[in-house]
Amino acid sequence: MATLQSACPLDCPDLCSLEVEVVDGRVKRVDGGTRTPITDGFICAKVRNIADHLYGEDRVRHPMIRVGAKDGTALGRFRRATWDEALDVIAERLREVRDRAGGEAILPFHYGGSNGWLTEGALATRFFRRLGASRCLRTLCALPSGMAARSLYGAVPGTALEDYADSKLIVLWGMNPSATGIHLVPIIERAIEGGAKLVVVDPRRTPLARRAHLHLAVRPGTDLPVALSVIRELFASGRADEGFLAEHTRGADELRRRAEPWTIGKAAAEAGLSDLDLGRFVDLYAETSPAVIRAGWGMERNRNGGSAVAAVLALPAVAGKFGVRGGGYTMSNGEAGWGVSAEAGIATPEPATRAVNMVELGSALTDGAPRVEVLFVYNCNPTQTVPDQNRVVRGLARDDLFTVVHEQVFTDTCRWADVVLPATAFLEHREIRRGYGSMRLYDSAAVATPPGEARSNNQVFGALLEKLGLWRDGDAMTDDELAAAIFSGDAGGRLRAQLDQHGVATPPIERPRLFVDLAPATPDRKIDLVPAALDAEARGGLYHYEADPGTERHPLALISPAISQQISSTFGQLRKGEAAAELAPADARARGISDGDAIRIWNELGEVVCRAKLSAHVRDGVVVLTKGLWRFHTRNGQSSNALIPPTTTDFAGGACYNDARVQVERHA
Ligand SMILES: Nc1nc2c(c(=O)[nH]1)N[C@H]1C(S)=C(S)[C@@H](COP(=O)(O)OP(=O)(O)OC[C@H]3O[C@@H](n4cnc5c(=O)[nH]c(N)nc54)[C@H](O)[C@@H]3O)O[C@H]1N2
Ligand SMILES: Nc1nc2c(c(=O)[nH]1)N[C@H]1C(S)=C(S)[C@@H](COP(=O)(O)OP(=O)(O)OC[C@H]3O[C@@H](n4cnc5c(=O)[nH]c(N)nc54)[C@H](O)[C@@H]3O)O[C@H]1N2
Ligand code: SF4
Ligand SMILES: [Mo]
Repeated sequence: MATLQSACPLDCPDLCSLEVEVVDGRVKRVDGGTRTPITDGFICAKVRNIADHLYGEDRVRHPMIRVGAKDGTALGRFRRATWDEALDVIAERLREVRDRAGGEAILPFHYGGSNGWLTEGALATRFFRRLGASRCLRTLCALPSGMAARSLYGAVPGTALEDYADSKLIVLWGMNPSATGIHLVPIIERAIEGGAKLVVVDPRRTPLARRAHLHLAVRPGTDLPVALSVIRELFASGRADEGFLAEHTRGADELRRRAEPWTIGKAAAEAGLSDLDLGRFVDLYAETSPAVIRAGWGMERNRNGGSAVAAVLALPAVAGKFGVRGGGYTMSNGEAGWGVSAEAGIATPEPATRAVNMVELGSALTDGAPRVEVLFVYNCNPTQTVPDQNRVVRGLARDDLFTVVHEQVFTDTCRWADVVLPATAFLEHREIRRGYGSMRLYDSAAVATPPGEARSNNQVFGALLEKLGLWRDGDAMTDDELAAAIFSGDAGGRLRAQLDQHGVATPPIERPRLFVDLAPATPDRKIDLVPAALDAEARGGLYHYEADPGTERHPLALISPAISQQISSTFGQLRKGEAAAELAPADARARGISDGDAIRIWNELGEVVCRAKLSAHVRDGVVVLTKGLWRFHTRNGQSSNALIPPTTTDFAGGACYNDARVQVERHA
């Protein structure tokens, strides 16, 4: 038995350091390490139990080629193949399609939230660029919020999560760390014990909302007017930090002008809050320091999402909350000044080929031009994670579409594949990843032997680069060579030395305070409160509010937040049992629905049949059906994405997962 060091690259802000007990190449036990301070020796149950995922019955162990009809049924439709045969079939099809129809008839489909720089954006990216394939715009998550943060502040990290210990006011805005970043919870609890106040802005009474001093249960999609009303009130009551605004920001007058229509009364009415509560929030925020806003991703996933995040991130500038430890904001901390990136290993520029927004996969497959003839899915589970599920499935069911899925477990997307390839999981391959909450970077060696014949992304795409003659002299091909390319250069050299010495790398500034340790990374070093490029791109202009899309037929807002047992759809195969949709008791009563009843949730795009759970933690007008469900979790095989429109956020083309409007009834 050996205890080996690793780090968790799953799509979670915490990037835990791990200690892994391995016997004969098999993972026996995983627990938290101490190299990442906020891990503090504990990890979530998902990763403690990862052996169930690695060695479970759903693991894909061998390449498989379709022999039966493409009807969405499971394993019986495939036969086992060798790697050689499977890769030859794929290479042959790619070559034929590229030569006949052009590279853009090939669409790589990958998200890679749970992957680092060796398994996302390495040889696969080089391969598809050289092939001249269509480009996949990775819009499923964090693009609008990232663009908002970068436009206002430049590429700088936010407040370190460790520094929340010093905060006297913590605002969780559209974020539920009890499920999605558990290591922030004890830090918040300790801050509360030390006298800090907690405010939660969320349509649901999340576990931390139950402990909060103030819970603003906004209607989904109304964060923009709420944040603008706070800005307006700060100015109107003389509590805006005019000195800070004059010295360190641009656009304050224009922001004030755009916030002007949103009185507390008007915003509260739009968001379904009381004037009193919203007013209390303004007072708390204005009067408390250090105050920090932990902005989550729940608020970006609607028609107003980009502007909402921008307005929320403008708050600490207007109220003058920077310059102290425990003040400011945290959105993503991915931009911590690492000075290295995956591009160095790819070594091939992005071509200007057709770009397909991931949100629009359904229409790209069913009526896009040029017609998609080959879909290559890796690091992604589109049937369960992409909006307009029924149209996605109609596209995947096309007999003339050739679909390759490289996967760890037999997902619902695999059911539509022509070739399924077995993929390694983290712990079975080397991975380089930096955190987007915790500001640490790891280069983790493989610690376990992959079961069956699983191969890593770089092994697969390395072989395809060779088979299609796209390999060039001097290319970095192995993980070692790719890692060397990533860490070449001065910044990389510093990180490499830290990794070799301590097994973990830290950014140049460990716990950065904006305006003390670093300045905004905008061209003039000022916070840009109304960035021109964002203003030009945003539908209706930046900070323009689009009203609720609810109708009389479909009045309820469906949201699909994350749950603690899964990461998006990952690990869903292990969560047996039927899903339940949560409803506010008043909405249920009005429809004659009792706890445990079968219900039908529907709109013009689809329907979901599942159990009802009445919950006092859901505000009225809202239905909750968690993200990442698998087909077997509902009675009719559809999940929230069957109800979610393929519409996009006001800028950056992001997915609007929390913008579906639905009706609910008892199911006979
Ligand atoms: N266990 C676990 N951890 C995860 C994930 C997971 O699936 N499971 N996913 C990872 C990924 S990919 C991401 S992006 C992050 C996401 O991390 P979070 O942002 O915390 O996750 P969400 O659950 O999407 O949304 C957070 C909250 O926003 C609320 N919300 C929904 N609509 C609105 C709205 O319009 N306004 C406001 N103010 N709140 C709203 C939801 O009720 C929810 O409680 O977590 C990561 N960590
Ligand atoms: N309804 C609804 N849907 C949502 C959301 C929502 O809020 N509501 N949130 C969205 C969010 S925040 C996100 S980030 C997306 C995520 O969307 P996806 O990326 O599609 O979701 P995951 O479940 O993470 O799927 C990743 C898949 O890649 C596989 N994989 C992991 N590592 C590797 C590897 O090294 N190689 C290969 N070949 N495969 C690998 C995993 O086994 C897993 O099946 O989902 C989105 N979907
Ligand atoms: S999923 Fe998050 S909490 Fe769980 S081990 Fe990974 S980084 Fe830590
Ligand atoms: Mo995400």
